[in-house]
Parts: sequence; C-alpha cells; structure tokens
Amino acid sequence: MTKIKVLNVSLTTLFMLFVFQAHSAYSKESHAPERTEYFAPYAGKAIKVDGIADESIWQSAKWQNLDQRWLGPEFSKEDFQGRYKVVWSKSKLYILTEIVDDILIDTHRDPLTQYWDDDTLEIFLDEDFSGGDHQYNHNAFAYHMSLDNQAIDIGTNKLAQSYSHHVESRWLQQGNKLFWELGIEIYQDNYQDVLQGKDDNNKAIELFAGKVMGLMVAYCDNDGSELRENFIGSESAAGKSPDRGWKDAGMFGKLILSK
Ligand SMILES: [Ca+2]
Ligand SMILES: [Ca+2]
Ligand SMILES: [Ca+2]
Ligand SMILES: [Ca+2]
Repeated sequence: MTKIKVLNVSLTTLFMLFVFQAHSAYSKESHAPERTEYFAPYAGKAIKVDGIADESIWQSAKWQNLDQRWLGPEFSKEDFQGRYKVVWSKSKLYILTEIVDDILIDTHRDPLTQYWDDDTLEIFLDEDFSGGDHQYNHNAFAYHMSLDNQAIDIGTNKLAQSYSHHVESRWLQQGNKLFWELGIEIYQDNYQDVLQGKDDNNKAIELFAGKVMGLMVAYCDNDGSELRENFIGSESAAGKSPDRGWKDAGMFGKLILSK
C-alpha cells in the first residue's frame, strides 16, 4: 500500500513538473499564447488584384474573422464586420478581406498624416515569425492600407513612409460589403528604407511550401469622429494595451504556406 501511494505521489509530482516546465517553456517563447494558425493554400495561377474574388483558389481558403475589439466601445453588425482569407504564390502573398462598414471615411487626405484615424485596413507581416519589437525597424511590417490603396508604415527614421510599391491593392463594393484584394511582396528584416534619390536595392523573397510567417489583420473604423472609433483585429490580446501588436510582433498569428 505504502509503495503504491509513494508511486502515486511521484507520478503526480512528475506530471505537475511536466506541466510547469511545459508552461514555463511556452512563456519563454516569442509569441503570446493562443495565436491563430492559418494554413494558406498555394495559388498555382496568377491572381488578378481587382477586388473581385473570382479566382478559384479563393474557394479553397478558409475565412478568419476580425472580431477582437482592441480599442473603442461595443459596435453593431451594421457598424463593422470583417474577415479575411490568404493564398500565396512564389512571388506574393494574397489577402482577400470582406468588410462591412456603414460609413467609409478618408478625412486626412495626406496619406502620411494620422492615417490610422481614417478607415484603414492593417496588414501586419513578420517574414520569419520571429516575434519581437517592430516599431522602428523592419523585423515586421505593418502596412496601413488607406482607401486610396496606399500602404503606409513607420520607417527606421521613425517617420511614416509609403511602402505602396510593396502592395498591390484594390477594393470594390458589392451590396453592403467591401471586398479588398491585396498582393503583397515579402521583404526580410534586413530591408533598407530608400531615401529620396537613392537606388532601391531591396529584393523581395521567393515563397515556398512549408514556410511559416507571422500575420495579423486589423481594421481601424472611423464613421465621422476626430479619432478612430474602433480598432478591431484578428488576434486576441489579453492584458493591458490590447492594440500593442502595432509594435509587438509577438501578438501576430502563425501563417503556414501549404501546398
Ligand atoms: Ca481578383
Ligand atoms: Ca463603421
Ligand atoms: Ca521578423
Ligand atoms: Ca468607417
């Protein structure tokens, strides 16, 4: 009896130790727990970025919701709904976003001014799924897509820059929905911002099956206020500053390029 009891205790202790170690190993990892895992199918044929999802490969990709309220009050289904799909080719990552937004607004006509306070689709991309800080570096890109299809992010000079040449972007309205199609070239963390008059020596990488990247999608919804009313994303954000993914790539989900 005593022996069995001793055995029970040690098994329990071992299990607890295992759970504790597994937990502490996880907390040391580069990403917040419970990230989305998204498997993007391979698009053998080219995708026409035109806001029309009539390429058959889109049927094979699953929808992922934008339903995490990071900033602002509760909102209705008429106010905002969003979801996205991802497919890939060797040269680009393609994202299709379906959005319901009752009022479309682009108050700040200068794309580099307060761009997050207009209706903005945000695509966060971490080429190597490293996680970590990406505020003033290119460990990850946070493309703020404006309604006029420009892609803006903060550069290494700590100022807003246009990266519109990285992202092909078109959207169309269909009924009460907006379909936004994007074709994005992928750059690594050694990307050099191109100063005016200098050559652009950056090369987009080629994608391959099995590659793992960090991805998060979000929408800034403004319907007429001075500042954006809501910031809604694809990833959960427990704790303080739920919008902290704008500088912390550890909040991004995991994107797997499948065959
Ligand atoms: Ca298309
Ligand atoms: Ca709205
Ligand atoms: Ca990175
Ligand atoms: Ca809006």
